[in-house]
Amino acid sequence: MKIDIGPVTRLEGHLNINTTVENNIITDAKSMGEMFRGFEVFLLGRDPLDAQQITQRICGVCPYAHAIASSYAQEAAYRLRTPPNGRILHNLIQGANHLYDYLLHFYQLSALDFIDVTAITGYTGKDRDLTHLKEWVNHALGSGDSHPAAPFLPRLSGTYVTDADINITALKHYVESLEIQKKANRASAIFGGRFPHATGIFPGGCTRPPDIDAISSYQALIHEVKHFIHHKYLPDLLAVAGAFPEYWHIGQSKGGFMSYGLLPFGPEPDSPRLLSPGVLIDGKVETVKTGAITEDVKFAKYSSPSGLKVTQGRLTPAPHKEGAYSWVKAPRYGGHVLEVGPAARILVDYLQGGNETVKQLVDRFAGMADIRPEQLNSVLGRHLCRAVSAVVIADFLLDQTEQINPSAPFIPEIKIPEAGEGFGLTEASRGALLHYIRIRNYKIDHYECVVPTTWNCSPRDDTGRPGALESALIGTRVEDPAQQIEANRIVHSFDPCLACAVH
Ligand code: NFE
Repeated sequence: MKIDIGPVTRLEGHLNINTTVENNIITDAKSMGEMFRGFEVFLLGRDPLDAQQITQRICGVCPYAHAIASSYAQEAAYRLRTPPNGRILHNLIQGANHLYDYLLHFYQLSALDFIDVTAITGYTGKDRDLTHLKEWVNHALGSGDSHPAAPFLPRLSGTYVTDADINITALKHYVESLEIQKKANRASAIFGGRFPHATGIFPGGCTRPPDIDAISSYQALIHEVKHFIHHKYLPDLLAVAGAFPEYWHIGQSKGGFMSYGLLPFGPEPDSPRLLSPGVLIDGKVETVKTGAITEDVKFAKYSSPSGLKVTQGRLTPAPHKEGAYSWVKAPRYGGHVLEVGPAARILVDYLQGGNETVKQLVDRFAGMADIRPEQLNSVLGRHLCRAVSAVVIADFLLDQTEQINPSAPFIPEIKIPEAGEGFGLTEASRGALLHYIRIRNYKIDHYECVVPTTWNCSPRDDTGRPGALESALIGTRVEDPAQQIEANRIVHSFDPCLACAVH
């Protein structure tokens, strides 16, 4: 039986998932990106310094990650010497955006897969937010309208958390988290400019001086976000995990993992990062080699050649190409299928003995769940790894604010060369993000983005192997083949952004 479960909601962009279900088991899955965009085409011929502005428009959720990847790529192409303050400001902007994004993903995009929003109808307290929510849901349940109370209802059939306290507490935090997300974005905006598309980010630094007022405002906001992470986000996540322990084993991808490493300690291109980079294939972590990345298009809607390296990338749309089922390309690493994102980021760091707090948290939570760290590529593992990332990022950002020298330079003089090229590698919230720029005659001659959701939601490659999300869906048992709440939970655990994936 073939069933489309798309358009999948509570994610960014246009994703359809085509499943084949036999005896309640998903025996095949196709991840279909349903939109063409073409940023790499219209960047050609532009001033290179436009790139970190234009590529932010790829996405309204992770724009800063694109600006930072583009800035790193340009720093390499211009051979810029980035001042320490410049790198710190990049980190402060990008890191706060991660915190915003993890909260958005957990509460608004995923929590209601598990939390029973109808539990609010039994609420008898006096909290204003919850009373409002109760009226909203009560009205919706009685209205008979098929889309009565978005974003809360309708919902898929399945089992939800039964404990009223867990449900009500998480719903309260669902509402509160919106204010906290705003604070994280305000923190980024202090140095980068207003969310979502910051005008202040440049190669090597930012346009806003890091004076004492700006630093202390940033610190105050991040302290509030950190408090929410420790006292609300982590406990809510663990409560969900306690109610659905089977999801430590559901939704496991069947390839390797890659992280480019997140948040450099210093200004140099090869500075160690808060979370270390690496590729994990067959149990071994290796150094990332950008030359090993290729993009297949046999099943993607492009007529340009398949299997090209990043430096050769081409993009000729072919909407009616036979056999093609997605606008997302299929990136591979030396031919390997890779999962990127929070689980990859944490696992690659953990297995290299990187961050001490990561090690402690992973050991603690893996012990509680009775899983091996290698099993973090599950629905709950991905959620947990976002929370672990949030904990270490918040501390790192506060520490970085102490490293700023307010009287030192915060942006270098930028001189665009006649010719040059550079890679920019960072971790967006959703995973490994690469930008490549080549400059000829002072203009952009070639620009390529290989984006987290392009890896995770990739279609088959030329040899027919499914992408990470497709492989995570195949083999899953679904109670109700028409609705497939289990598949939706798997998709959401990857936090796909199709706007980014097709760029
Ligand atoms: Ni549009 Fe993005 C992130 C990037 S995902 S959200 O995080 O890059 O592919």
